[in-house]
Amino acid sequence: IKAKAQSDGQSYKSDFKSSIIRHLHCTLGTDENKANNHAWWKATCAAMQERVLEGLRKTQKTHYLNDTRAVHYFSAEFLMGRLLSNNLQNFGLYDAAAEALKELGVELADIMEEEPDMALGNGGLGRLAACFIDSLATMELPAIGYGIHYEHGLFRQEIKSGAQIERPDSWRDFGNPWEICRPESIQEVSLFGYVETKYGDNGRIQKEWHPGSIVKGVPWDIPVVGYGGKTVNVLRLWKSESSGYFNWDVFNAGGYVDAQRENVQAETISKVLYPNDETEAGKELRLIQQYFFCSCSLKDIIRRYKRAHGDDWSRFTDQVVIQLNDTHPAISIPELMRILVDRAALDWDKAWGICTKVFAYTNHTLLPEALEKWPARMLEKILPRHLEIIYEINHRFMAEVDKKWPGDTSKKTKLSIIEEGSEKMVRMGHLSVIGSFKVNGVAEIHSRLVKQNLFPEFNELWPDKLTNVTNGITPRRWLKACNPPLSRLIDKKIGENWPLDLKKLEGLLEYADNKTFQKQFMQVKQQNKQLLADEIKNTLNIDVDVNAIFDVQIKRMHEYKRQHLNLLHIMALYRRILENPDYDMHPRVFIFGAKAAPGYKLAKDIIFAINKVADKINQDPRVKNKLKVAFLPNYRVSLAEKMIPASDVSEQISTAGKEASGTGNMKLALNGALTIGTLDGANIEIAEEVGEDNIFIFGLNVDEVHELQEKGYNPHDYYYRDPEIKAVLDWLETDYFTPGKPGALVSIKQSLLDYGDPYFVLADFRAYADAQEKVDKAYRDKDRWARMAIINTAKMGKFTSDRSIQDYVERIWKLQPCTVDK
Ligand code: 26V
Repeated sequence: IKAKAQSDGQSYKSDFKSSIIRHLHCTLGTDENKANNHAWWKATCAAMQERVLEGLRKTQKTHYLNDTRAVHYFSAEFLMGRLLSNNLQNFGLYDAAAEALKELGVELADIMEEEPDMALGNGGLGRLAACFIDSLATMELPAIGYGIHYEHGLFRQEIKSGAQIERPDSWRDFGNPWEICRPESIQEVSLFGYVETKYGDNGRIQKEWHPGSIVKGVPWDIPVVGYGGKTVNVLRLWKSESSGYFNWDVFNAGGYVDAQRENVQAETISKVLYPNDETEAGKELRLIQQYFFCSCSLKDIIRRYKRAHGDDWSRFTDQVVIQLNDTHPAISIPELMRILVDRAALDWDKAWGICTKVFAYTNHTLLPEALEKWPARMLEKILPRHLEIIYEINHRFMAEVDKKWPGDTSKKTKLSIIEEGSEKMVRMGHLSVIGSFKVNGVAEIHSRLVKQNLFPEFNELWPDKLTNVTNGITPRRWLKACNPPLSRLIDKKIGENWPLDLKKLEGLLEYADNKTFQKQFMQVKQQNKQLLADEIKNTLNIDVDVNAIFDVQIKRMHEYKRQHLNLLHIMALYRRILENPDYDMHPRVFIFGAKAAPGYKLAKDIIFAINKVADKINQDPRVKNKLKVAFLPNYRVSLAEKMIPASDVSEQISTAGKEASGTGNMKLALNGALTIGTLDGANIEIAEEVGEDNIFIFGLNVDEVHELQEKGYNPHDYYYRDPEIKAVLDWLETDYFTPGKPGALVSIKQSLLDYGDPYFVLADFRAYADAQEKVDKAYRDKDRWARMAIINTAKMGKFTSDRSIQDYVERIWKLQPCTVDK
């Protein structure tokens, strides 16, 4: 077998080599002597893509011939990152490609750095979608991801004098080797206009929408390669273009200039990803983006269904399930109703019966400011027919509510899709719950809070609708590909099957106390820390010692995630060192990565403060390298892949009840980092898995936060009672960190004192600082730390996204795998 594998490897390698050269010549028009890394990268992708497309063709044919039921994952965001390494790994061609390139005098690792990230998402929600489509393909499940082909993904972050600057992201400027345009599947989408009420021959009222504008949706497909390389599913992203013919009307009526204006508008729709995370802006263009991709995707699904089943709708719900990734695609519900009632002439009840068997909805946040609401007036203008349909859905639903709670108007007010007030608003969460057959939260505690606090009346009405599916991460990207030395070490101990069956990692438990294994495990960590140290040196010119604790907080910048709690603690340590030069602590490097929404003032102030405190500490000789702070700019998937394998400590310190799940917590623990965290989101389930001895839990839990809120929380109590808190907050007001500019950091203090510290930073500070002392102590006991780290890796089996997908399949989607022959 080994000899066969070797000869296969040899032939892969030589095939691959000639394929790369052919593409260098014929696709890129260059040759081996002239090619730079970028050209090599493109040629390698093109060589890979040949196999990928072959897999895609076979998969699509197999799914078609078997007339498979499929899940359609609707998401405004897919945070894919880079694809070359992933596709090579999943095809099992990584080593062959590396060797082929080596023989050509090229380092695979170097050319992989040429690939821009596909950053078509903000954070957790978008990356979850990317992990899920990886798992779906790996598990040989028929699935399509549907989203938007943004021309500019999430902004590139630069740091200038400590402050965040946003620059456009241009991931496609030099072409994207993975995407394929499918002009044969273009769709048209209507917008604006008015609705005409007509009376059909049968006396039935008919509605006709006369749109004011029509745009084209052009599909671009990205192949999604499953691990093992058998199933290759597709991510279909819609790009908006002007629909030529319609603009001729404008041209005739209004002249050339206006016609051009229409053109620009159509193309604006998919221009840029909204960079807000957890704040609803209510912008017209965003609603248009949402409707645009939902309408295109539904029409695409229906086209495919009709090809197999004609006009017979009776099997639609057997073939199609649509998962709504948050409420961003919720407008799909009235859109499908419109297509069924107005276009296919189904009666309402029949259409509604179909809808409510097709859609399922995932909630990703409880933060009130993130719950989408659209002004009814805006819907009326952009989607007049959809607003009517929403009113009709609501009208019928209110009758159902009245049956359950006769005459109870307060129940109706709470449950209604429409929120009455100075401005009528359409609550997309309510629409999603009413239009879906299942609704899930993303971690046990989050799903409990969705039932108890967010949708309690819905839960009373439909006790089986609300459920939980705990999030997960793909171990292919987040261990096998990003941490090769650890993967090899694991392979040697427990075999190579763990990427498909992550519970197998428990096989490492028997080595947790084995001194040799502990040493190997920590050597790998050390090696990864050296690579990150080099990166820190290159980007920030800061020297860090790999013997220090690498303490990492990587996630979007947000008050509820409490990067400022981390910062206050760093300042406290600094102060302790200044007051006592012999202050006893193991050297530590605090490393941050975070983007702030461009309009989120305090989040940007926190970035600024971290950088200013970092400058001061890193240059202060009195600190004697006990403390370093590094803020790595432009946090993104490919940077996460470098930071996570090098982390010792994972900061998961959100206010209890605020972080729905978190997924970075899982990635870090999988790579042997120990969590310091609150009892929030998936931290709770991580703690259950690893055991309380192998995690540093601190702070108020959900009930305690609630109690404190009820009895009245006064942050000043903590400020006056705890001299260290007082000292660090007062320090922010001086010009110590911003020489000549006193008060430059004062907004943080103000938010914590004058504005009531809405996320209980001061209430948790002391518990956090104490937990950090325990971290320090634990790290000094090398054997103990190694043991804890190994146990963390070993116990992460639950958090593979394969398990999440299996949960979705069993509880919601009812899908069957479909084997594709290689
Ligand atoms: C909201 C909005 C509002 C309008 C502008 C664009 C935009 C983009 C995203 C969002 C909501 C983001 C919600 C989100 O990302 N939630 C995160 O989901 C993760 C996956 O379930 C979960 O692990 C995180 O805890 C949760 O914060």
